[in-house]
Amino acid sequence: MLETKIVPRFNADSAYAYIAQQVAFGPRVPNSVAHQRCGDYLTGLLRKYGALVNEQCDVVDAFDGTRLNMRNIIGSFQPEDRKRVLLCAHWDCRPWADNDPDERNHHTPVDGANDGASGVGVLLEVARQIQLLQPEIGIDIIFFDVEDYGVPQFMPEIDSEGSWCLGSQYWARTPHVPGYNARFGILLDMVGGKDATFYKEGFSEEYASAIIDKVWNKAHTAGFGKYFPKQLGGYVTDDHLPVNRIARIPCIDIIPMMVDCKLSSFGDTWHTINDNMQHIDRNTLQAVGQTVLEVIYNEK
Ligand code: AHN
Ligand code: ZN
Repeated sequence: MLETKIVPRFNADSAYAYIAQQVAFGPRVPNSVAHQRCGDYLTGLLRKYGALVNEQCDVVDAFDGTRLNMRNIIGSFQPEDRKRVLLCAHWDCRPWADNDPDERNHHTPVDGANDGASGVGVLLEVARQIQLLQPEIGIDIIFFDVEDYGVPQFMPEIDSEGSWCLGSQYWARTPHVPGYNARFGILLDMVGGKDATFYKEGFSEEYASAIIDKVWNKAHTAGFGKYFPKQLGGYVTDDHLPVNRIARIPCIDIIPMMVDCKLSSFGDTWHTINDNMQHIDRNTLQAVGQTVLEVIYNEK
């Protein structure tokens, strides 16, 4: 017999507030005070919601030799449970708005309301819901650092391969628990833009097609089909790649692919100074957050 599971209702206002609080620290660029303060805020909230928090602090080298103080933040719920699902997002900000139409902004850091803070805000609301009602599986929430320090567009002579996703590369080589495993992972990246469309990302379909189907089916049943077209989109280098290729955990990326945007297929605010709170839409947060809850509360 098919069981009906109780799935909590995702509160998009709560997620929105978590995004606004991150943005209020200022751009969370590695080595900045805002980065340090926001990291403390994130660990504090995960602990408040009952997670066992692990931090991975180390120095990693950027493409240009800059030494970056990396801080991956991992919150584990029911850490003794062997049945686990991994939820992740990056929390750092890009130091350069190098896709801005105005060249004078290319060296300005982004607010990262969507690019970074949105995924983290959704997962903080998931953490709050987990404290109110535990799912039947253990959950690990990972906030990856140093995702967005990839080679800027104004340095086209440098090979950008490998310059992105330094925090997730580090975690995948050295997980917070030796031999760590999970059934699957879900990465959230830029999940707060207005009218976002989350096509099926290419690597996710290659490495984790069953998870793509599970998530897209839940989104449609929950009434969010217009955000989740059941069609293949492009391939994106993102934090799910080290999780799939190095940690060997099937992991999908929920990331927008916008057909009509002029400045970027990720949306017109991507890596511009307009990636701010004004362009965060609660309806998109609701669609993604509720879909994640539908998935994790139906695992047993
Ligand atoms: C590349 O542009 C190669 N990947 C996009 C990954 C990313 C940047 N996600 C957020 N910011
Ligand atoms: Zn970015």
